[in-house]
Amino acid sequence: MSWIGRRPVRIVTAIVVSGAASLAMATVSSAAINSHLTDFDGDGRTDIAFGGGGLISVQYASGRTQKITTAALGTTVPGLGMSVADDVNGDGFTDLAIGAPVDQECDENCPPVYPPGEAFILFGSSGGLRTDNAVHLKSPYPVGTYNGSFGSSVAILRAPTPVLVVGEPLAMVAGQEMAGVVHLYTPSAAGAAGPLRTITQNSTGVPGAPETGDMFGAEVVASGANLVVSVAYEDIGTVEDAGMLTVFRFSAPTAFTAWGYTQDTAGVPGAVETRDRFGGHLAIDGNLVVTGIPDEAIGAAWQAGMIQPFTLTATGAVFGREITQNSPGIPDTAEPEDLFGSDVAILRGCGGKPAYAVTSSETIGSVKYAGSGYVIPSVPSTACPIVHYVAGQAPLLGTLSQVGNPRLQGTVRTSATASDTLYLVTATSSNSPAKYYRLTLKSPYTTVATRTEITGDSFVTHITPPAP
Ligand SMILES: [Ca+2]
Ligand SMILES: [Ca+2]
Ligand SMILES: [Ca+2]
Ligand SMILES: [Ca+2]
Repeated sequence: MSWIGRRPVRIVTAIVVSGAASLAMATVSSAAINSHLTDFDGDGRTDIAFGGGGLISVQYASGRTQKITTAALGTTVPGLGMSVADDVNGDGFTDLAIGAPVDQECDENCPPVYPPGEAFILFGSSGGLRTDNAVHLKSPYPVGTYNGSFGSSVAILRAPTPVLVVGEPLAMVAGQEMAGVVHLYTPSAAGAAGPLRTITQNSTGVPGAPETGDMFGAEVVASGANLVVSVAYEDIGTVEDAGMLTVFRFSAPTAFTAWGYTQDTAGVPGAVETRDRFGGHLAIDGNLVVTGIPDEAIGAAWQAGMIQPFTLTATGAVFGREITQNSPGIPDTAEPEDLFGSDVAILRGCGGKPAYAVTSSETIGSVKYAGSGYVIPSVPSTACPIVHYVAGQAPLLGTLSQVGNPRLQGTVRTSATASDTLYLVTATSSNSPAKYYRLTLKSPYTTVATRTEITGDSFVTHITPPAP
């Protein structure tokens, strides 16, 4: 996407991170990995929520499957999008928050007025997720504005009290189109009355300023009292779409301290460059965050991509070493349009230490943008190796057939201490109807545990990540 005619903007406030000059991957490996399980029916066993195809499919450990549709929620939005799970009402059953943005792009048969995007909270129970008492949230802005993007991102703050965060990245702020906002809601029926607070780059204490096309809030992740908001289209000085991210630490449901980080901030590796879109993709677990920056140029290789881990602290964030395809031990090399970091996840890997799951759009042989995947342990070893996944090659095998494989679906936590399960999707050789393999991989992620054929557009699905 591009925004023609954007205004030059002021330099974003740089936050100095002291003592961050010699950060190694070991710095972030000490980050806590949370032990929460996603357990909607409270039977002590992990349940999995898959998103995609316009609905959420919940697979309970008991063997039951539940399809959550827009009809079940009494809404007319076209489909259900990203979701996040946590126990927001403290009753011991994991609850599910779902965003349902409305795509406002159309070429013909465009409706006169778009319906606004929505968001929902479904509460867990002994019978699983309930749809009859779901909290139903809408943008506080008038219909006909940019509120179709409401629900593009969702996150749950747990401290000091549970708060649902809903991103509306195309919202107008102070006359600036697509500047973006995030709304904070009480995650109970009371939230339906409206947000506790709306945060923008115009809010006191928030670094930066609202400008056209910033898309503040396109991605949000939260853990404990910390919220991380992407501003991937932030201009830094005259450098267009260099990107920044904002770290919030909440002291009350509507009170926070915020820090802004760009690649010009002291302690942050790399350099601010045009269209890096730093901070664009986010994953969180405990106090560990990783951002995928697929548009980062590595030397002369434009859009080669990188990932950047960092650890949240009481005073902002401490950045570790960046990881690219040119980093020591990482298979392959950084080349134009690799888009390494196009999707990221954090998993508890070998020995309880974090690992990063990463996908790219790597060209494989003569197949342009075929894609590849990685598991990169924070502390690689012989027992916990870096693994590179390429369709047609071990351990994935299968067929290298078309654009987009393998794709990252997410990770599932099945125990408070065991390594997480990684879910990838690769294309099969059947293109009509589209068919894919859903692959599960378990620590040390060097072999495929199960391979299930799925049909349709499910390859774009995600798995609700473990509650951070
Ligand atoms: Ca369960
Ligand atoms: Ca609950
Ligand atoms: Ca801005
Ligand atoms: Ca490459």
